[in-house]
Amino acid sequence: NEYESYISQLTRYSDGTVKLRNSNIELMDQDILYHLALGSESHDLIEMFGDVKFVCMGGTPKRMENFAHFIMNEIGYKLPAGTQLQDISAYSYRYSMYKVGPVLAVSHGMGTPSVSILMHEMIKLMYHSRCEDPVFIRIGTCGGIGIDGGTVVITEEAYDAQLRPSHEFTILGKTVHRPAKLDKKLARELKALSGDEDPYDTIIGKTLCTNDFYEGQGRLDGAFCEFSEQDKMDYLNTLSEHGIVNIEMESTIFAALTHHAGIKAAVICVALLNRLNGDQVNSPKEVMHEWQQRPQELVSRYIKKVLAQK
Ligand code: R2B
Ligand code: URA
Repeated sequence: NEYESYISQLTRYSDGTVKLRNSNIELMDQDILYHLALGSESHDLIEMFGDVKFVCMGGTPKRMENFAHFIMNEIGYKLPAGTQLQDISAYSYRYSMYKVGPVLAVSHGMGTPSVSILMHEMIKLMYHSRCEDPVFIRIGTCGGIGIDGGTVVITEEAYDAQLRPSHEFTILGKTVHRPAKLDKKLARELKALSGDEDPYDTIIGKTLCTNDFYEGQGRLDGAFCEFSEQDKMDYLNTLSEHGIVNIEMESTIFAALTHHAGIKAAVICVALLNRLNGDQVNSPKEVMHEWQQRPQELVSRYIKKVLAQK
């Protein structure tokens, strides 16, 4: 449609490389990606990252390191002899980043501010590196609404805590909304890669994004709680009536900034619990570890499929 082709013109050169919607950047002598411990003059970003096709992000450094090792094995990527997988952003002491051929695995921390900072720098990294048509995928965890722990959710649309399908920014003191749109086709493509043989469900549904884990997600077990259990259940049931199947803390910012940049993106989270049954995350560690492999498995199938088409 017209809007999409307008966005595409704004955000893409004809060869598919990422165009920045900020003319200030090209006028600068150098651009320091401070929180990644990288810079456009200090590093040869084209050489380091020019071949990146898949940017996979998740909350914790450890999970993303595990994912990097996992995907290396899955795509049969060999590191240069005598080298080991290294955290490229180690000296930022903020985020971790691992590169496995065309795949980047990056930790994004918890919540909107952390993801927002990372997204600005990752989008600029794509631009400086002249990456062609990169796809961004968030691999996360969430609370389910009416779904069992271990269920994988592919986000169809992300909603803020007031059930608006956008992310609210405050820029120069003014409120700005940007649509929290994800690529519906990519979501369906991912769903199609979930197998009937998988011993768990993979579903597509709407995701609620909040600014807190406790009061912000209607939990009774925070340091404070000034609503009743009935209020909580009414809220969760309202969400469910709106088609919301899970709650997490990054989907709207992730969707809004990728969409604003014209970057194809998806959010895949595994539910750690069913919030209709409780608030505490209390499944055994080993069980939760296995659950967290599930979105990774799906992303791996997708990456292998795309690479096989090349
Ligand atoms: C899911 O898990 C984290 C909170 O425990 C948060 O980053 C999220 O979205
Ligand atoms: N992450 C969240 O944001 N909420 C949950 O309930 C579980 C994981």
